[in-house]
Amino acid sequence: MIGDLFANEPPRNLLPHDGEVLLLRDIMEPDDADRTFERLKGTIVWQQETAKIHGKEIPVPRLTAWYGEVAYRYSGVYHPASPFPSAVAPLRKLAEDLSGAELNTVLLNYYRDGRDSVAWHADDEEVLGENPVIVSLTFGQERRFHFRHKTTGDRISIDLPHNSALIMSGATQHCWLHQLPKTARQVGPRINLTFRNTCREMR
Ligand SMILES: O=C(O)CCC(=O)C(=O)O
Ligand SMILES: [Mn+2]
Repeated sequence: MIGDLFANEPPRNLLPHDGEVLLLRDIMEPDDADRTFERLKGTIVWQQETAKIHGKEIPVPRLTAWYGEVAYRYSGVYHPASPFPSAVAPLRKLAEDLSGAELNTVLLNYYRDGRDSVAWHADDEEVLGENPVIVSLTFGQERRFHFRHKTTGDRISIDLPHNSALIMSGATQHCWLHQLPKTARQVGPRINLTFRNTCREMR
């Protein structure tokens, strides 16, 4: 699939060392990508999660949803197994075809405007295994994404366009943090899906 889509311009690794990050553009027909954005926006049951910061429950600056074939716990919240909705199932298939990896869980993020963001973190939970493949799809507003190396402090910025996939693999989660910062620019909404493979049930 990657070979067909990107025969003229094979994606290159955007990290200088300690991991692999590939950006694939135009992963589906433009009309399908626009429809996918609208369908996700309108049909996903978006949740406002909170995070405990200095003992206080603070709303996270984005809306989220989670689906997967196995139960999953993140940020202290237990998510029972819950089937992929019809708007997400074909995207899971696409993410698996693009990466060649099996992907049994997905976290969705809805960034309503430039005030929404995700803070520095790595997707390095034990249940994702050593050197996980994470396929991150973007629909809607293009936003800037940052990597920061955990020991050298090296930084990489990548603009994530509508209708794209960012594939993170190898030592990426072990060696690098990533974030999607707020922006003061007037920007529209963006929907992101990060597909992962979760190893086992956690209770
Ligand atoms: O929105 C993005 O591009 C990244 C989201 C992310 O890093 C995550 O959900 O773990
Ligand atoms: Mn992440």
